[in-house]
Amino acid sequence: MYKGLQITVIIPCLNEEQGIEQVLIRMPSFVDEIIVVDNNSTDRTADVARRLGAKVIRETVRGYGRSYKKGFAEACGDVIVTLDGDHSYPPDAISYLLEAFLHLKADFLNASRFPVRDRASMSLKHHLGNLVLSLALSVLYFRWVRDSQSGMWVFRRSILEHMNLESDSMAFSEEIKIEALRNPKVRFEEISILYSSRLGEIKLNPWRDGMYNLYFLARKRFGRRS
Ligand SMILES: Nc1nc2c(ncn2[C@@H]2O[C@H](COP(=O)(O)OP(=O)(O)O)[C@@H](O)[C@H]2O)c(=O)[nH]1
Ligand SMILES: [Mg+2]
Repeated sequence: MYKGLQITVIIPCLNEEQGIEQVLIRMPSFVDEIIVVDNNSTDRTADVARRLGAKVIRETVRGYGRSYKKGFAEACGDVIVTLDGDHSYPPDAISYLLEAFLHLKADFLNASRFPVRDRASMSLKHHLGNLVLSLALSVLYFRWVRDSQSGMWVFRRSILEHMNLESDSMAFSEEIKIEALRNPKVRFEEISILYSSRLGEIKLNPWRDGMYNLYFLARKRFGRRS
């Protein structure tokens, strides 16, 4: 419970036994519910997460977006906080983000990884890819978003009702931001956090996911709205 609000943290995981341990060890005690959405990991992710107090949900169909949707359906908190299971986003920043969320009266707060302080945490290729994708989103939606690909968000669970979340893939990260910022009733804000090197192996395929995310942005902007 944080200032009268029930807090649910959701973490999608695909073979993150190393990272999830560090993330859960650092989880603040005011978090009411921790949901780890496991996509048939072949390592000890689920065991480690359960041992450290998380509720583990299994999603059999692969996909980052797919896993989040499953996690959202299980969440009970007033506010949902998300992050990766690779220990690249700081669990210690959750209280700072919640403070900003309340202070800014936000409904959706995006934690931007920029400016990157730890050079080792993001390659030049990833940096450029992120910049292109964020610029594309900003131009298409007339709203400056510094980090369209961030995986750390804080939002009121109630806004999910008004969202049309279709992506099952990595494009889910930009889609949820688009759904938030194009709803006039949702106050979208963004602040910086410290991002660091992930533990374990990266699941993102930079070229495939990067190009697909760009295509997804254009399709979502100009395609038929369902
Ligand atoms: N459940 C689930 N989690 C996934 C899947 N793909 C990636 N993840 C998790 O989503 C997070 C983001 O993936 P990551 O490889 O760190 O990508 P990056 O942060 O964009 O470089 C990590 O916690 C991954 O374990 C998936 O198909 N299913
Ligand atoms: Mg990551």
